[in-house]
Amino acid sequence: TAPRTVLLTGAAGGLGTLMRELLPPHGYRLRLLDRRAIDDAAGDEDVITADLADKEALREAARGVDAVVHLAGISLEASFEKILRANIEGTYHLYEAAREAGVKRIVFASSNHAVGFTPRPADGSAAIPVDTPRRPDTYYGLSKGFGEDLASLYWDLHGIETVSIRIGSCFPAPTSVRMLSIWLSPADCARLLHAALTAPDVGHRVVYGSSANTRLWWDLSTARALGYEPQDDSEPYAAQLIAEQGELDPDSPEHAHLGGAFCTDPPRWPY
Ligand code: NAI
Ligand code: 15L
Repeated sequence: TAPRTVLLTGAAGGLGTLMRELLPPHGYRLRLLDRRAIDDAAGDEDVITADLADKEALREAARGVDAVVHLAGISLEASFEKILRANIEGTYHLYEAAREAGVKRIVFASSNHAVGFTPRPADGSAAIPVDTPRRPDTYYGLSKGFGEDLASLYWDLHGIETVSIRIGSCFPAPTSVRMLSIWLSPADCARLLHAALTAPDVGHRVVYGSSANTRLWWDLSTARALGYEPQDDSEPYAAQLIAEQGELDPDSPEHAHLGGAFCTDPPRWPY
C-alpha cells in the first residue's frame, strides 16, 4: 500500500530527529515542520519552517496529510507566557488547522509531567492508571493537560481522533535511575506512534508511553490496547546507573513523585 503522509511537527527536535529515521519503515512519508530550519531533508521529505503561531503556514502544512504527529513545543519548564504561546495557543492553532484541512487523526505528545505530582508507586504497589487525577508539576505539565483536553474537545465537537501519549523519557538510552521506570526506547516510540496512527476508533484516548521496563511505574494496558507491543526494557542499563547514582531515596522530595526533579527544580527551556 502507498505510504501514509504524516505531518511531523517539532521535527528538528530530539524526538523528531529520531522519528524521521524510525517512522518511514512503518510505512510513512513525512512532512516536517519546525520553527528551526531543517537543512538535511531526504528526497521524500517536505520541509516547512514555521512557528506554531503562524496560522496560515499551519493551514498549508495540514493540507493533504493523512494524520499529524504533534511534537512541537517547549519541552521543559519555562515562563507561563512562553508556555502559553508555544504549547497552549500553538496546539490550538494546530488543531484548528487540522480541522480546516479535514485531518481526522492526531497523535499528541503529552508528558508524564501532566501527572508529575502523582506519588511514585512503591515496589509492589499498583501501577499508575491513565485515569489518575491530573497533577501537573510545572506550567509545562499544565500545558500538556490542556492539550489532552483540547484533543477531547475536538473529538466530541469535530470528530477528530487523538491518541495523547504521556511520554516518559524517550532518549537513545536511559540516563538516570528514574528513567529506568519510564524509558521509551526510540524504536518502541516508533512502534507506539504507528499503533496510535492506525488503531481503529480511538476517539480520544490517553496512554502512557514507555517500553516494557522491568521497573515500570505505570499501566501500559491502554497503549497495548492500540496494538502496541513494546520490544525493549531498560533493565540492561540498571546495574551501571544504580552503581553510579544509587537507588532512588524514597525520603527525598526529588524522588517522591513520578515527575522527579520537575517537582522540585525543573530543567528550564534555554531559549
Ligand atoms: P525538543 O525540545 O528537542 O523538540 C521540540 C521541537 O519543537 C524543537 O525542535 C523546537 O524548535 C520546536 N518548537 C518549539 N516551539 C515551537 C513553536 N512555537 N513552533 C514551531 N516549533 C516549535 O523536545 P523533544 O524531546 O524532541 O520532545 C518532543 C515532544 O515530545 C515535545 O512536545 C515534548 O514536550 C514531548 N515529550 C518528550 C519527551 C522526551 O522524553 N523526549 C517526554 C515527554 C514529552
Ligand atoms: C519531558 O516531558 C521532557 O520533554 C523530556 O525532556 C524529559 O525531561 C522527560 O519529560 C522526563 O521526564 O524525563
